[in-house]
Amino acid sequence: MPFAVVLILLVVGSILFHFLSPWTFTELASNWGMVDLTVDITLYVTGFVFVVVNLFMAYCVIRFRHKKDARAAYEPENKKLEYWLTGITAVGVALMLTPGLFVWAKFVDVPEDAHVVEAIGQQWHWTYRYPGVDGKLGEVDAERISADNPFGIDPEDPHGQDDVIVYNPEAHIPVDRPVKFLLRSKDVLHNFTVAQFRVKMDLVPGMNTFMWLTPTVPGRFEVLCEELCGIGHFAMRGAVVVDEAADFDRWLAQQTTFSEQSARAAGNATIGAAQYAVCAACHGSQGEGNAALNAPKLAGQPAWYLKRQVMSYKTGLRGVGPGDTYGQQMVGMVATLPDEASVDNVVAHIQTLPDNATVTTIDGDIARGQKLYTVCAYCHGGDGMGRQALNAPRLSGSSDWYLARQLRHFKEGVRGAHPKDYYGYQMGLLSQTLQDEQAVDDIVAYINTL
Ligand code: HEC
Ligand code: HEC
Ligand SMILES: [Cu+2]
Repeated sequence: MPFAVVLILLVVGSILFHFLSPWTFTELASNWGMVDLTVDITLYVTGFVFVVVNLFMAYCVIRFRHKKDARAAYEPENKKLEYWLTGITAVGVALMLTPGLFVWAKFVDVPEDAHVVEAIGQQWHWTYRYPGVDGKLGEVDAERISADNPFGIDPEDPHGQDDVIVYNPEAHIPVDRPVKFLLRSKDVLHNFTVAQFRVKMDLVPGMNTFMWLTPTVPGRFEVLCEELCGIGHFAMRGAVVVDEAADFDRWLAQQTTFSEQSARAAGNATIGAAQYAVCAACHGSQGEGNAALNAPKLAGQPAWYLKRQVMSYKTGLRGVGPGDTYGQQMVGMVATLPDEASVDNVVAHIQTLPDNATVTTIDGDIARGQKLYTVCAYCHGGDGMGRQALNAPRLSGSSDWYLARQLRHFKEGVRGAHPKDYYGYQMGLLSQTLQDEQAVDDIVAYINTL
């Protein structure tokens, strides 16, 4: 009897949960209402079977419960019942599968007028490429991928010169226009998903996959990687911003083309030296850092990272978290660098500064720190030298008090708080692997030994 009650409660509870729970579909923002319908049909068919089977079981438990002297009748065959059950099951299965065939037929039939956006997945972020005015994407080759040509575009191919490259996890698309996402992975399997669009697709290394949709609602939608094995896919966040046509055109015009990027002048260290005078007041004339002023060592940190941080301060992505008083100081300081070229110059100057050893200020359990560091090594490298392809800066040889403070700030959401600070946000998710205060000191003590 208690078992029957549990079954009935299970059914009633599941139905209540379905209607009352706050976990429902996100609002649909594309043409793919068909997908929702298909999911609903499947849910109703399986839900109906779930309710009927469980209630029938409860009924049997009550109706045929143990009674003294009662004997069960043996009835192994019942043709009529079997016809019924086979028929009903066939109808149920067909109801679940047929709509999917129609959806798939539409999914593989990309509208002629769809414009193309290439989304590229790599450990652990997204980047995008748009065809330029010629409407064609240039040839790419994995062998050409390098720090200066992260998309592997063929410099000889004229179609590639005007390709618009977005080295950043945020894409824009215009509303109400069909878009075909071409999907390419640089390393492992990824999966490009925007929940509100309902369609998603795997990125397979060595293959080009695609999906299409027509966005119907302007707004900013989060991109997830739904390939969940491996250490970092969950932290591969990005966004697709659906714009009105005019806003989209304006945004696209502001982006860099491949030829513009190739032609960009390298930073000038001599000009940068003059600009660095301001920075030296806090970071030291050799970029060695100054603990009393809370300013970290900059010497030895790679140019791409320094530049991204300075640009993040300039564009309001860093130094804006709740209570980030140290970051706020930097926000004021980067105002002395008026444009991107001046940032390149000052960064070029920092590259010329000697990478002197820092003073150790933090003690901790090095053995425990080493164990904790295994996760970090995936992105920052086993030697802590950082890995540009993964956007992860150098940690070894840095001011240790600064590393510890950054880790605490990541954990508390002081750094990585801005919704567009994708790399800070990613590190914020990873900092949660350090579960207590002591772990921060232990891991920094280990980094000091690298
Ligand atoms: C008033 C003192 C001060 C001045 C002047 C200053 N900074 Fe900073 N800087 C800081 C502080 C404090 C931090 C640490 C922020 C934090 O803890 O989040 C910092 C952080 C940075 C970082 C981030 C380092 C990292 O590893 O993430 C960079 C890059 C940087 N500064 C570059 C510069 C440059 C370039 C200039 C000159 C234009 C400059 N700073 C001028 C105080 C200063
Ligand atoms: C999935 C890749 C990934 C993993 C794993 C990872 N990090 Fe990071 N980490 C990053 C990225 C990306 C940044 C740069 C954030 C930014 O641009 O603001 C970063 C930044 C940092 C910084 C700031 C450095 C500076 O100069 O400001 C510290 C400290 C840090 N990570 C420590 C760690 C530690 C310790 C671990 C292991 C618990 C770890 N990271 C694991 C990707 C990762
Ligand atoms: Cu992924």
